[in-house]
Amino acid sequence: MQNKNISIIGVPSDYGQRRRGVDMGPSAIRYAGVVERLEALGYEVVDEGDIQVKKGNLIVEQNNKLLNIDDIIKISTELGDRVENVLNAGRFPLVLGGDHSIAIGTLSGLAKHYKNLGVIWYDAHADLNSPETTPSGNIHGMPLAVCLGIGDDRLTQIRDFTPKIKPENIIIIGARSVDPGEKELIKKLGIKVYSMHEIDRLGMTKVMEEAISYLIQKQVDGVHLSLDLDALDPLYTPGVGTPVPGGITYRESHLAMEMLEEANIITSAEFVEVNPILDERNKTADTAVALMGSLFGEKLV
Ligand code: Z70
Ligand code: MN
Ligand code: MN
Ligand code: MN
Repeated sequence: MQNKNISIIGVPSDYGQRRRGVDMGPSAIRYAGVVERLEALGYEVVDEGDIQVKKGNLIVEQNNKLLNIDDIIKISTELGDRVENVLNAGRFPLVLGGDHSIAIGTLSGLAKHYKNLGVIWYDAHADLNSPETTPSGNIHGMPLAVCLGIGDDRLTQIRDFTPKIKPENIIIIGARSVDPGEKELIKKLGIKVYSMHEIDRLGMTKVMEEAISYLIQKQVDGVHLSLDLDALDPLYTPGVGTPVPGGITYRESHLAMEMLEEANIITSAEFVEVNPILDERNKTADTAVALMGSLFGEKLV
């Protein structure tokens, strides 16, 4: 990574879904040694701590199509401000979740700075639902759609501009649980997806080579990595709210991170959906930190 100055922002939010505990993700990732790991690689790391998330405010009612929207707006807006400040200080934003709804906030900060931002969405899911298509009402299934300007105005207009990203600048990697409405949107907008099928057929090396040259071809001015730990097989990351079998392996994920590092294109990252309550001895947070090691240039020999 060219930028040697990293600012860590924790976002202890579990408002985007219904399984409690993912609000402890930032703590679990810190406990797994994120700061020490990156410092050992020669980075100057500032842990800015967590943004304030009010606890005990949860709505869990069944028929709500935008669960906890008010809290999510508040958290996203604050996170967006914080991420923009980090960029304006010339630093690399590393955001720790929290469930994936926090990406709405991260992107709302990044997109003020980068006018042609690329996004790599490493996830078992497409997170392209809207109130019309959501099977759950959980906003962590919507952040990518929201950033494209699709969904409730209160979400798409966070920090007073929309859309945050262009459909042709997005690459989804690892998808294997995609809802019917999401599939339609992928077709309609022509979003580039490397599902588990393509990863199996092409191999991770080819997938990452293609993904990297695709984004370079789009002349992006920055690339954000939004990494949902459920992209990996639950064997390696059991501590996630929505484990889906048949996922990306530990080794393939390291390879993907190493190739992103070699290509030197990543300008921000977030690691989300670590739920220590569902985990096995902090395995998922350990995996997250190990992947950060590769993303930031750790070498095997
Ligand atoms: C489903 C929904 C989702 C993450 C699960 C699941 C979405 N498509 N996202 N875990 N990170 O409810 O919208
Ligand atoms: Mn700026
Ligand atoms: Mn996700
Ligand atoms: Mn997911």
